[in-house]
Amino acid sequence: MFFVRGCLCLSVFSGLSVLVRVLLLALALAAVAPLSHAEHIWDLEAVDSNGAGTHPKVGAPPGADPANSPNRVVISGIALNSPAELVDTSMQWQAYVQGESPGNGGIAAWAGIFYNPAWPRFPSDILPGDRIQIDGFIEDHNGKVNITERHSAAPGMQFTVTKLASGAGMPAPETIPCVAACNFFDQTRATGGEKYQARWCKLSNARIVSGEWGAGNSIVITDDNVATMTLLLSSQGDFNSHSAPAETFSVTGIFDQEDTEFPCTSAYRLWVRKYSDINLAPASARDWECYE
Ligand SMILES: [Ca+2]
Repeated sequence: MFFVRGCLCLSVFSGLSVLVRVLLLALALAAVAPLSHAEHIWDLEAVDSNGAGTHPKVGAPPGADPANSPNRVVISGIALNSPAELVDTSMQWQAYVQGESPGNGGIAAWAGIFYNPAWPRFPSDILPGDRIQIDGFIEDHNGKVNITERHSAAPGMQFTVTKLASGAGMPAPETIPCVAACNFFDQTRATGGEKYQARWCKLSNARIVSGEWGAGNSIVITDDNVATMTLLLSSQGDFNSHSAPAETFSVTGIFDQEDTEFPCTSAYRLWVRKYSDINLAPASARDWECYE
């Protein structure tokens, strides 16, 4: 029976024009293509002169059918944090994901108990360096395009997180040459904070200018006594068990933006997960191009 049906299908297929055959094969291949090919994260983070997202999906309404929403994306990449490293996971879930293809960017996914008491509803075993996939909706939030549930408790709005591989490895940190290279807005994203946003980054020759050292606090750093930027010491980190660095240090963290006032063209910061992401060893050679 199956043999007869197969022969019949082949007979019908061979009777089609070459163009139709190619189209059918392309459709068949697309149906089984891995979702990891879905979105280039860098493209999702494009901004206008006010720092608002310009990707067509950002402004799209969720629509009546969440499964086929024009506001929906699927992204994959490397998790830069465990949710518990950045937020109180009894109330929130947040992970940054950096794309693995050259030139790719990063994106944050956030959800909270505040608009939906069904909690927890996301995996707690995501570790830095895991390869994960997130399927959900996107929206502008204080200067970033984030994956969210659009603050809705509707079941169809929940994003899904899938671990594709454990321990795939953290990306090499992007070297920020100096504070003055990352603390300003450049819509083109060739320079400035938008270039580094939501990516794993390293800054050297830093020292503290002001602010109170401690978990959950923001402190101000400089590297040339002129340019300054914020370090956000994670509320979940072990910073209270250590003293503030008295000398220069290098620091690795997730470059972030949280600008609560429109336009969203400032309020960049490096979000540091834990004290061991700060290196007190003598700094590497200074990039003198930054000080000319
Ligand atoms: Ca931004």
